[in-house]
Amino acid sequence: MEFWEAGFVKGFMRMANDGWEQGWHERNGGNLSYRVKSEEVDEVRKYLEPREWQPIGTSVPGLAGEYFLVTGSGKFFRNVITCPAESICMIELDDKGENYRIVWGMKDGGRPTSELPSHLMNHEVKKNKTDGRYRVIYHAHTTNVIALTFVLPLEDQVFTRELWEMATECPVVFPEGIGVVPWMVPGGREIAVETSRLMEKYDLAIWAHHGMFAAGEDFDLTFGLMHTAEKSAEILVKVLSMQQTKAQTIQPDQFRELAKDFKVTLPEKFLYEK
Ligand code: 2HA
Ligand code: ZN
Repeated sequence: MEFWEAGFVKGFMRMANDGWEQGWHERNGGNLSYRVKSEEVDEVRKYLEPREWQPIGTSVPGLAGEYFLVTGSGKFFRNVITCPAESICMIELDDKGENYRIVWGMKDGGRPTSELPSHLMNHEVKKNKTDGRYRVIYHAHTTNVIALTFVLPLEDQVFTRELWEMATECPVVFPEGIGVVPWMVPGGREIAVETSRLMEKYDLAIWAHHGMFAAGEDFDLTFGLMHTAEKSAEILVKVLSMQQTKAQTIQPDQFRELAKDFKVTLPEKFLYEK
């Protein structure tokens, strides 16, 4: 068996390739991380060769000692499936959650994703909030959501309501809503702090004029969440391209009916009268 034949590595590579095929990962755009289960670390332990410790650039004590599979900085999603050893890596965090070291991958040199602080701070929030169930953080350059950040007010309420309206499944798939981070310089701790603050409330966060972050339990659910929100945004872009106002749409009381039947709680702050 090779390292990339382990089930969790195959799942990671398939998701990266699915995102590439959606058109969300031009050049080196986007990044993906997975918090590896301890039994999965054991499965690949014989391949691990620890390198030098490096600073993460933020502190994530809640993730001390954990292992992550992550895409590489400057690496292309397009190449993950053909060249995993050059495009992705597994990292281990130290016992303070302040440093990481590569234990597998980045064969030709390089570092984990430039968005490592955002990924790890989001993982820390989600691990805490879900008793460790959530394991995947995904950043993609989703075309239609990005387009909407140029025309809609950059408010959680507006993006949540608009995306809910464009596809009936949306309020069921992300009932907590979706958050919006105004434009900020990517790659640093500041945008990581803002994003992880939103991850306290939501599983989806939009980065204005840049892309989206999604969090979830596994590859299917996290990819599905990104896909559902982006598809809804595509419908809205099409509608707004045909005419400026909707002739009809789903109304607040209809959302309340839906919530009852599908047994989800839809916060009233998103069901405002327009
Ligand atoms: O290049 O998407 O946000 C990776 C990115 C940075
Ligand atoms: Zn990006």
